Amino acid sequence: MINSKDRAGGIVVLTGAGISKESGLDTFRCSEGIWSRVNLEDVATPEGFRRNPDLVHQFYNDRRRGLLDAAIEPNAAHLALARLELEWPDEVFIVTQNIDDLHERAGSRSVLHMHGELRRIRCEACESEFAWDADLSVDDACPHCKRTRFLRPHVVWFGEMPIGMEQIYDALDRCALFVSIGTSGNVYPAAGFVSHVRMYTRARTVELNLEPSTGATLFAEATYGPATEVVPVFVQ
Ligand code: BJW
Repeated sequence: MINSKDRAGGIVVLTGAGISKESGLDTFRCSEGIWSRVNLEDVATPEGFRRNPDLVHQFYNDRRRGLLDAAIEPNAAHLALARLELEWPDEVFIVTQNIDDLHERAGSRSVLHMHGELRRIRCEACESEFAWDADLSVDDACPHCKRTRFLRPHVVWFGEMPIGMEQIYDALDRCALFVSIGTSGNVYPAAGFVSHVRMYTRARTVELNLEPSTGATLFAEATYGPATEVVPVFVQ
């Protein structure tokens, strides 16, 4: 449970694919997860995009259409975090590895998408960024510089620098509570946040996940179960 001491300095909540699983979106590394169906080197690296942009566009177009399906909604875990922010505005900072927008749809405002956003694209030629809900193809022209073949999903692939790292480490350095929700702890730098917090702060560190993550022993506290059950109980 969160207590009033946790507010001093702020609360950083790291979320991963597990928080959106019960909304109907797939995780990556579970037995029937995304990486069991596609080769990550093909669809989630800059080299894969250069080799076969059509395949990468198809992968993200399918996921974008899936996210925009009317059946996909924020779940009780997203809603609980939004309520927490309403109760303690300015204290709650969600750093999500997810490219979905379910935190925003739940009402959270202080959200940083460190691995990008599915409903945005950017141009590698002029670096402009755009909201984009349609399918994307190599033939689409950049709305700003009008060049074709330079538009790409606004996501962070392996080998690329995640977004907002300075802001994230600044928040981690000041926080009084670090909560990690629904992430397997396999992908850096996010997987290293708990060690960073332990090394540089006296913050409480809490893992909420379906099962122990790769870095589970690094957390001082943990509760295991579906996010829709454990998150509302933790933040109430
Ligand atoms: C539930 C649940 C329920 C299920 N309720 N829970 C060697 C050592 C160290 C690092 C490296 C290394 N070699 C290369 C690296 C760096 C590399 C990396 O980490 N590789 C590892 C695989 C080893 N990282 C990078 O390249 C990153 N960039 C980088 O490091 O830049 C340099 C840098 C240096 C210094 C400082 C800063 C930066 C970029 C990583 C980009 C990741 N991109 C992806 C895909 C793009 C977006 C997309 O298509 O969606 O992001 S990969 C994929 O994994 C996606 C996710 O955001 C990310 C994390 O996955 P997540 O969220 O943890 O999902 P799962 O499926 O793994 O886990 C789900 C969890 O939920 C499980 O635990 C379940 O149990 C649980 N769960 N149902 C609660 N109902």
